[in-house]
Amino acid sequence: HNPETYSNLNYGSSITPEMVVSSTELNLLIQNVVLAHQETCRYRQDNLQVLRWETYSQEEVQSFQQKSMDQMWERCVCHVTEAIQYIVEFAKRLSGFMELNPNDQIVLLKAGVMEVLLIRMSRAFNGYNSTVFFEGKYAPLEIFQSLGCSDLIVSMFDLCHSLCALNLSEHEIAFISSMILLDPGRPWLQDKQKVEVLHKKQEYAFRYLLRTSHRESILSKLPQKGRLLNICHMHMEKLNVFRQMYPGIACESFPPLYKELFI
Ligand code: CLR
Repeated sequence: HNPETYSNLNYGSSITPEMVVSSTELNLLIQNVVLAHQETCRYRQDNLQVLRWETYSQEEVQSFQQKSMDQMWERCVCHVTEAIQYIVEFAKRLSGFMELNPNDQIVLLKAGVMEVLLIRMSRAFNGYNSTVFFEGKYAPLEIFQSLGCSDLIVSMFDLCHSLCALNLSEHEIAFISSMILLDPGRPWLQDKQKVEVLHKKQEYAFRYLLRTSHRESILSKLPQKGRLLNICHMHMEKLNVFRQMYPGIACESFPPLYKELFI
């Protein structure tokens, strides 16, 4: 699974001749993915942009740092879950997703939702001062100190930095997200081929989009699969550490969706 990038989109061979997609179908696909993203992204890009320089004061940062670990976890997990709800809604709106068997829908969501959260996080990230939108203002990574997982947070911020450097458009973010979700390489899929067909169509549409906007160069610069996977593993690991520290109590209060996906 290693240093493959989402740019292995590049391998021309992946488009089989019998899969020639008409330009009408291409445009419908682009419309579908872009609309699905727009309708489910919670914060609009222009709103996030306006608030970019509204950062927490030193005192506010400190008051977050003084919160207890379990309190801060509960709070963050709550926000993360809300964001994930929107991503699930995004998946459901992708054409073909709801026609997959329910098992495969869950497999794809479990594996992909956190990766998409990372991509979406880059929209809410200010690369100039390394802050992320959190509870109404932009927060530096120190704000998350009491979670006790600074290595995870640092990796998330680093990834956002690399993503911000690419200046991704909303269309591009929409496609990167949809291709992450419809990844036929996920283990435990029952009907891998069905996902493969969906993925190839998406890939085709994405490349068409990039060609028309002269943005094909971003393909080789997208983060490697391994880098996203690594952060997802870290998240699971930290969650386990936290569960061991607070057996029972703390995790029970996590939202059901979060537990269903990660516990
Ligand atoms: C991601 C993009 C979504 C909106 C959104 C909501 C919650 C945010 C999340 C974004 C980015 C990451 C975030 C999270 C709340 C807590 C979490 C700031 C902006 C930080 C990194 C703490 C991680 C805690 C885990 C260990 C659970 O559209």
